[in-house]
Amino acid sequence: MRTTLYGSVSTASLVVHWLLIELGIEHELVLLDFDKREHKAAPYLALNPAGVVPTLMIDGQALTEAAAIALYLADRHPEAGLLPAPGTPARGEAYRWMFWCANTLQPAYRAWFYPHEAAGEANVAATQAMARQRLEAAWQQMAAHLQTQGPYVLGEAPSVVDFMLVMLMRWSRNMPTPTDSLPVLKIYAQRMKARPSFAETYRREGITDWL
Ligand SMILES: N[C@@H](CCC(=O)N[C@@H](CS)C(=O)NCC(=O)O)C(=O)O
Repeated sequence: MRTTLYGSVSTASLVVHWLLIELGIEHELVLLDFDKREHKAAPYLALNPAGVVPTLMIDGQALTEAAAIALYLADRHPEAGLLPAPGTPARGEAYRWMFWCANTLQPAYRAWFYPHEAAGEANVAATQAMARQRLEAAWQQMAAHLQTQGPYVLGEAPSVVDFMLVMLMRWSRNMPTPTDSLPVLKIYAQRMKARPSFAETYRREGITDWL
């Protein structure tokens, strides 16, 4: 059965695209045009009622939520070793940090990039100030974690968490304090960016920044 990723260039679909390439999963990439609001049109809303990307069609199932899809792909490919065994303390750490990405970083980025959503146009500046403060505090926390527990989030070996986290680091590249301004994070990202799958994802999406 065909695997199809619905995404948009340089968005939350990037982690799924990157993992599909990393894991060698044959797939079709359908890029939705946000300017034409293809992600808010009925055919796509039938797959993803929130009208956001990504959505992964896999074995006839429409899966949404980037972090959940990433975990599921790692589960389906245990040979890649991107998740520790279920029930182990290391697996608990993997869940901890994936949920931290989804619950702490992603909502703060959402507030930064869509600042009118939280409290209307009149409060855009305050919303962005709050988002920035939350993101900077979170990245400080991650830098301290990597400093003592690294080189990867789960320790010695890369995991699916690192793919998610590096995508989220990338989103800060045009913010007042990009994650690259923290040396430990910059070195960490460079290690993940050296993977051939990263270059291939960039090539297929036509992305050239944050190299
Ligand atoms: N919680 C969702 C969030 C996805 C999300 O917000 N995607 C953004 C792009 S990064 C989007 O589709 N934005 C278009 C819109 O909200 O209209 C996930 O992790 O998949």
